Amino acid sequence: MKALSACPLDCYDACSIVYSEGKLHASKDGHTQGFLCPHLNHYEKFETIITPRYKGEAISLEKALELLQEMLRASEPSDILHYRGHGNFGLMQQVSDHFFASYGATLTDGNLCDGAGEAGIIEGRGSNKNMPLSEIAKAEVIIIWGRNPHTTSSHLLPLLKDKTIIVIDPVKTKIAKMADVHIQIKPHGDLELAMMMSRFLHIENATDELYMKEYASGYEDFYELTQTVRIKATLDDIDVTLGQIGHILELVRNKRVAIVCGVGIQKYADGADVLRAIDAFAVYLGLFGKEGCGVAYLGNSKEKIDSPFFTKAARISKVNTDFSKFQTVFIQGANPLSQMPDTLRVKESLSAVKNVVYFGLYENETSAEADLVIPAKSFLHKEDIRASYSHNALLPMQSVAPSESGISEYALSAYLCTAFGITLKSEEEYLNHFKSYGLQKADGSLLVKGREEIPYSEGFDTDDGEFCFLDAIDSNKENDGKLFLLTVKSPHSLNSQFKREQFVYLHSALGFIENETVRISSINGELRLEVRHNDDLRQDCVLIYSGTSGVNNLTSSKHSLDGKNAIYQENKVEITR
Ligand SMILES: Nc1nc2c(c(=O)[nH]1)N[C@H]1C(S)=C(S)[C@@H](COP(=O)(O)OP(=O)(O)OC[C@H]3O[C@@H](n4cnc5c(=O)[nH]c(N)nc54)[C@H](O)[C@@H]3O)O[C@H]1N2
Ligand SMILES: Nc1nc2c(c(=O)[nH]1)N[C@H]1C(S)=C(S)[C@@H](COP(=O)(O)OP(=O)(O)OC[C@H]3O[C@@H](n4cnc5c(=O)[nH]c(N)nc54)[C@H](O)[C@@H]3O)O[C@H]1N2
Ligand code: SF4
Ligand SMILES: [Mo]
Repeated sequence: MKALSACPLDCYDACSIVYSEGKLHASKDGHTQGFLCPHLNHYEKFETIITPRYKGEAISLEKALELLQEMLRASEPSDILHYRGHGNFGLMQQVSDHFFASYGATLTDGNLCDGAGEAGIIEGRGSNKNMPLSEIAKAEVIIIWGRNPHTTSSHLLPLLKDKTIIVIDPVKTKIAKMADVHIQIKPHGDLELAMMMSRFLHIENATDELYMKEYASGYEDFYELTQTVRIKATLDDIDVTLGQIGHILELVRNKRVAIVCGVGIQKYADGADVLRAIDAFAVYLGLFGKEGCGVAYLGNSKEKIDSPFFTKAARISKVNTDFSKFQTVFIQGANPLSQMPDTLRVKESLSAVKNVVYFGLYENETSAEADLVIPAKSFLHKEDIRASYSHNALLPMQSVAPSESGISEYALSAYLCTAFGITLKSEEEYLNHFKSYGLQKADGSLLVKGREEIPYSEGFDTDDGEFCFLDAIDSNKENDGKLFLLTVKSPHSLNSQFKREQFVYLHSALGFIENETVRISSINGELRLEVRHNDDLRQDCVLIYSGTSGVNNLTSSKHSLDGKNAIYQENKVEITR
């Protein structure tokens, strides 16, 4: 049997997959370019949960569903929380929102991922439309700003060939080592760097003034704001030289430039301002609305796709969720005990909940603490469809084979809707609803209808159609001698799925010995990890990958100033033996 599907993971690339002769293969066409990454190459080797359980005892799926129903009946709707993560990026995953919202339960808002950056982008441009891969391919110069493509978006790599590459990253990543210029910036120095680069463009008369007069007339005021950044002191502070800035400006002048940003630059309280300042630099260069030019981030993957589900509900933030306010918490496609910030707080709050239900694929910290564990079916055994935050394809995900164990999100929601008298359409109707947003290309693949290949060609989506510059910055950074925590994506795991690491990476000059166990602490908590040396790091940084058990003991559950996002790199840390 041959089936067409797509990788379900929360990843920029959203690869197309062909399943034949019992194996997953990469699609040779389009953005997937004939290869997958290690997660999908080894997907079927990772052990999934097969048997449901209640208070540690194995039970049948039927019994699990009955227990779930009883828990819900025994709680007031307002005492029920539905907490859903992005373990699977399929659009049908939201079907459970429909049940819980219709029932009157509380859902979440806030964001653990890209929300701060997105808020800054929306403030500037009025929307978060992405520069697709197909346009990045046409650029002459690519600035990779806080993104690690060898690990998190490997399908970008073939597009970088023969282009001028500039990397801005506190780590000498693989792409940094291959780049024409690498600025090994001090973490959290990006806002200042972007402001200074805009200022120098203005001083050198290298801005696109005609463009700005039409689409960004506040540019003079923004220039004044850039003048508030003290050059010498700031350069010293962020560890960048005038020569490096000059070199970048020389390379981007009169070129088609794509600025490819990741989430690394916005895991701070002022993360929104960072993306907005980078956008402003792009506006100064006139990069929006032109072929092969623009800023790529995590675009809105649901742009131009309306949800068919009822989702109006009371909501509380995913960043600092007070679980203890609820009697029943239903966790789907997420591992909050590892991935939410401030794990000690999460543990305490979740342990006060009477019924914790975990609906997922793998065993982890959250399944271990749950009262009721319900195994999900993997994407290979259910129908879904997905979009991407980095390109415009719409990708149906066919079931490749039936499976005995687990239950799909649709089947679980259908069971609950029937039990509680809530209307739900057939699975096919929802899938067709999503498919109807696809425009078929000559090769049979689908693109989301109505998305612009070159976004913002006719100005911005703000009220007056013009780019809205930052008008103030809050540059309150302490120089306290503590170390920066970089908590980034690992090549071996997808956050807490697959093969997780359990090390702290440090520059050898810090004096800690390979394999010794050290204590890493912040104002929120601590953990102990074995040391691995990595001289690709700066000496003022500590790197602990996302998915490392306990890393979020160190992080804060405060929100970013805009965008209701987690701020995983705001806390600094200390290391002791
Ligand atoms: N293999 C793998 N792939 C993944 C994931 C995974 O866990 N593993 N997760 C997926 C998810 S959920 C997401 S959101 C994406 C995210 O993918 P990316 O956007 O690539 O995210 P990160 O790895 O968090 O950070 C990227 C880079 O930012 C740099 N960085 C950190 N702090 C700063 C800073 O202050 N300034 C600058 N200039 N750079 C900084 C880091 O050193 C790192 O190289 O990846 C997706 N893909
Ligand atoms: N320290 C630190 N913390 C971070 C980050 C960081 O960089 N550093 N990154 C943050 C970011 S960007 C993100 S996006 C979040 C991610 O945080 P989470 O959304 O919690 O993601 P995962 O750790 O990937 O856990 C996803 C879970 O989904 C389940 N799952 C997989 N497929 C399915 C399915 O088809 N159905 C169901 N029901 N379940 C499924 C798996 O069992 C898995 O445990 O983590 C955030 N936390
Ligand atoms: S690169 Fe991303 S989308 Fe492609 S197979 Fe790997 S995780 Fe999935
Ligand atoms: Mo993410």
